[in-house]
Amino acid sequence: MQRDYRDKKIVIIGAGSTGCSLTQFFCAQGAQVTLSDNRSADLLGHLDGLTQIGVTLDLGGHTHTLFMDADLIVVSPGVPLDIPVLNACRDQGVPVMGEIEIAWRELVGTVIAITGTNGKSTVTTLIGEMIKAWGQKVFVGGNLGTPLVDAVGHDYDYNWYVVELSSFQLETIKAFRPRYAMLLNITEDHLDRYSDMADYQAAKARIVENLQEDDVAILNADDPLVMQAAAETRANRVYFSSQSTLDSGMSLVDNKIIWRWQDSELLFPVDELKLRGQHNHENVMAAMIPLLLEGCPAEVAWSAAKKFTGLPHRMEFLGERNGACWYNDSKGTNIGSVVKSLAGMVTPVVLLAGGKDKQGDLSALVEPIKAKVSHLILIGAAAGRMAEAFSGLTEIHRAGNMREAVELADRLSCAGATVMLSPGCSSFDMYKSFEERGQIFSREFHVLPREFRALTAHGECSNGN
Ligand code: UMA
Ligand code: ADP
Repeated sequence: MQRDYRDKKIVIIGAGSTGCSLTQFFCAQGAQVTLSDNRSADLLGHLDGLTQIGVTLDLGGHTHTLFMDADLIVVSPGVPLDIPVLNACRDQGVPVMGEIEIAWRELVGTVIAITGTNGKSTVTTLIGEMIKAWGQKVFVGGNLGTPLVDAVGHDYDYNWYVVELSSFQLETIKAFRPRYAMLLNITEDHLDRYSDMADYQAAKARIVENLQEDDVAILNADDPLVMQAAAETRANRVYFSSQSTLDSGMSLVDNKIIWRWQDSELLFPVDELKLRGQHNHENVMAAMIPLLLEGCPAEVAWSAAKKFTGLPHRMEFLGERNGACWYNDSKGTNIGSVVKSLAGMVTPVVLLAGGKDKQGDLSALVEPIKAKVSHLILIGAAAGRMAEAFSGLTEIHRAGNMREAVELADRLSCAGATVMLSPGCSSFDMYKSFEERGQIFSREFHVLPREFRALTAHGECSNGN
């Protein structure tokens, strides 16, 4: 399925990790590459060297003439498809594609694609661990961090590609057809990019769009939006559920995962897992399905699941201080994920939230905050809207930066409490990424001064509830 890009004029839009990987890919193919970004050179700062290998840089904006003259435009996922220069390209018939489609056309091997509002990275990484434990060569990446195009053009010759896909990446697929397509859940997210939930759901649904009868759609039977999104798929459907016992598929019943397939039944006790919380048990169920269908011995897959301790920035335990347990859940970037994270927490919870506002409905957090949160400390651009939405439910505080937020949390938390950063927002108003936000939270926790420790140790437990 490889394409000949030799001497083709390719404009790549976005000089982040996707754009830089695409640049390398197309240069290696002998194309004439232009890398365009609306940020200026001094803000980007890592592009020296590209001009020496013949790449044209178009920085501080997108030059229309360069785009109109191109054979192909390739967009990074964070670039909205309706910006003026892309609209003009479509009007002029200049083809516009995304990185996933470009990469997928080159891959030989079995592709497992994972999407959903929450749990993607956990499931993607876990599937990768299971395949490695099975002794096979696997690429693990996509929205998780390593662009899929990095898997192409090297000598590794993978048997498997496990690819996390965001709705942004799915927007630009054309023929993309994985062997396994997974839809974990659909709850509100990214409403700053989509006009409404239906628009967001439609982007997620594209993961099953090109599947054929011999492909497999792995679906969350408990999620009505997932079921609706996959209603028309031609693929075989395999379900997982934590709410009911399925005759066929994966179910969570009485602390056991039950796999029923054809005439066999296997049981896996979830107490053996290090991953905690029902949502993580759903993640494990989903991850096991392609492995078992492909003939991986159940004990190999389960043993990898048992060893898996989770990813940094997802309910990552940082330590205990004055009897309060601190967690970094910086990847809790939408309201649904904060609800799940709070569900598993010991009360009272001091919750640090806020960040770049995705304009979502905050009401799903009202009951959990009432029930569990003693103090809500808000940072970032969404702080005002959150303060208004949660007014009267708990004690609300504002902090100007992470240090202030952490010091405040330390003063307000008592022995037996949980302190958790689970922002419910993306990080881009104050940080480069959720990783940077989580690292700064962790650093501020670890450098908390001794005086605060003494103050809290002798002070009253301040509990707003
Ligand atoms: N840009 C323009 N013009 C525009 C808009 C943006 O030039 O109109 C430029 C920006 O100035 C910036 C560049 O585009 O320099 C950034 O491109 P990008 O946002 O696509 O970022 P990448 O570094 O390529 O990272 C992307 C994903 N980012 C987004 O989808 C926002 C990464 O997911 C992913 O890991 C990476 O590709 C590899 O596949 C991050 C993410 O936040 C983790 N994803 C969202 C999420 O998980 O919720 C979807
Ligand atoms: P994603 O890659 O989709 O953002 P992650 O695996 O990184 O998902 O998890 C991010 C956050 O989402 C976690 O901290 C947790 O609070 C929540 N989460 C994880 N799995 C699920 C799930 N299956 N359902 C709902 N929320 C989840």
